[in-house]
Amino acid sequence: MQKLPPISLVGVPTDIGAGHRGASMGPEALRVAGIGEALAARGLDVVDRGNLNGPFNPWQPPVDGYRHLPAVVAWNRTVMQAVGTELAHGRVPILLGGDHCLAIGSITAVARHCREQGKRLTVLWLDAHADFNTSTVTPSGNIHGMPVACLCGFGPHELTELGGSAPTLTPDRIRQIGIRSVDAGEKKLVHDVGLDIYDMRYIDEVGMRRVMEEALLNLGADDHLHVSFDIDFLDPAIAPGVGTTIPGGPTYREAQLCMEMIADSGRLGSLDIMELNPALDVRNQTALLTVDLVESLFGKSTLMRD
Ligand code: 6HN
Ligand code: MN
Ligand code: MN
Ligand code: MN
Repeated sequence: MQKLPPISLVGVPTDIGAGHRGASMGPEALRVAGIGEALAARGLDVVDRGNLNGPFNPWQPPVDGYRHLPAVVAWNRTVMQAVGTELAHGRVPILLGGDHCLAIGSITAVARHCREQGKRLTVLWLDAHADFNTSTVTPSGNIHGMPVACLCGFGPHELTELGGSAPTLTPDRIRQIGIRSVDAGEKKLVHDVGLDIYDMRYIDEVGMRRVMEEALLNLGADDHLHVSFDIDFLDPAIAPGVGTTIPGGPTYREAQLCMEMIADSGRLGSLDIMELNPALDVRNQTALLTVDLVESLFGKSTLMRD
């Protein structure tokens, strides 16, 4: 078992990139569900940095295919700064979202850190969606449906070049798991760039164990693993508190196994917890489930046969 470095919780209270209001309350719901205490109880050094600040959500229609682009840029700059600072101090940042557009700033900071340290970055994208829309193919204009495309260099230059030059990532560094809702134009883009997708059909057919073995294959000793966890990855029967529920997601045990196998890899270096929407949750159950899964991600195991 690796000795985990210290952890910093960073709250990002905004729903600026989403199609429903409420993910702005995600950070507090995760705190109320005890995320800090749960990690500290695992013997980890945990500091809660509080919340970042940024523009209010003006709730406007899209302009040229993007909703709230200037505000999305402002929030992502702040996120990139904060995540970069934590990594530079040798800490594992856990971003408490917030909607998934914020992964642009988070992963841009992680990619820069990896370049500086000469480490290879692998991103595990746990989501019902591929988040690979562009302004011309998006059905909504919501930028939380675009972060993976932006990170790969497809998007407005303010976001694709957030860290300097584009692209931040090449598609071969990303593995998507749990995918079951991809828009028509988005599907074409994803195929064109050759994104590595473990969709629900594949999970059904070969099981979560083999999916995770494949997704984590070839991780080197020096690799940095970033997990971007969109809560709508989970089946809505167990996780109703998200804006874009898609039926047919991983069950409780499949999700636990996914987290446990990531923990076993010993490579987790940074984490986004995105899209939790307390306005749509039931008695904070989705936040409590998320904390339960994050404990597994940081090594809590029910394994008796080892
Ligand atoms: N998320 N594909 C849809 C869109 O509007 O682009 C939904 C995106 C959801 C994004 O959950 O992070
Ligand atoms: Mn999603
Ligand atoms: Mn997402
Ligand atoms: Mn590192």
